[in-house]
Amino acid sequence: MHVCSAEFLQSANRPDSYPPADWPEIAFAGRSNVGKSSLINSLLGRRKLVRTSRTPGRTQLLNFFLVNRAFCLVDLPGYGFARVPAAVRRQWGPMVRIYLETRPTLRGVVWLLDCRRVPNEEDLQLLDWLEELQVPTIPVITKIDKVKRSQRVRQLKPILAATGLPADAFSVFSALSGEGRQEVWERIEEALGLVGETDA
Ligand SMILES: Nc1nc2c(ncn2[C@@H]2O[C@H](COP(=O)(O)OP(=O)(O)O)[C@@H](O)[C@H]2O)c(=O)[nH]1
Ligand SMILES: [Mg+2]
Repeated sequence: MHVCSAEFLQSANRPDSYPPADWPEIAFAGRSNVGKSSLINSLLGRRKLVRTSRTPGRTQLLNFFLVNRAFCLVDLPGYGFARVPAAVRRQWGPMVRIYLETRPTLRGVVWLLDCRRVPNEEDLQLLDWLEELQVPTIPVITKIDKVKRSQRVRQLKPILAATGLPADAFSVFSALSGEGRQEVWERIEEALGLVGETDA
């Protein structure tokens, strides 16, 4: 994917504040700190377009980005942030669920898991929703640079066991080395229906 332009469109918490449904869309979901913003920044080749700040307040909304004036990427609010007040945490489920249910242009969700964590209840809840709503899902294991190559298979076993997904369902990614970037782009292009229309 050649990224010519990437612009922040707007933040939203409800359908009436989403941008117009004019472009096919891919959303990114996962727990706070899993590396969502880092993945989006790496894909777009923009270091700071999506804030990688750990400050929770900024990340509690859906953030829409328009790429190449052709499709949207959406940074969904992260879950599981211990320092987020309970009232905010309770909003997460409805905010994400309503988005998944109602967004007519949604073509897929990139679902991120940290290579060093066993998926928890919230992770699996999200996977359940994606399966129930039949949203094409692109599972990505992040921060793979934190694990030695020789340890990868062993490290990823608990993730496969918890999710019930086969190893080849996952792409592995590192924002540090860029490993997996191309593969994730290819899966996004396929979900967007852009295969064959863009250069690699
Ligand atoms: N080593 C390593 N650190 C990462 C990677 N991706 C993200 N991080 C770090 O993990 C923290 C959270 O990343 P961020 O992208 O803000 O996560 P988000 O909360 O899911 O958006 C930051 O300190 C990042 O620098 C990665 O692939 N490798
Ligand atoms: Mg973030």
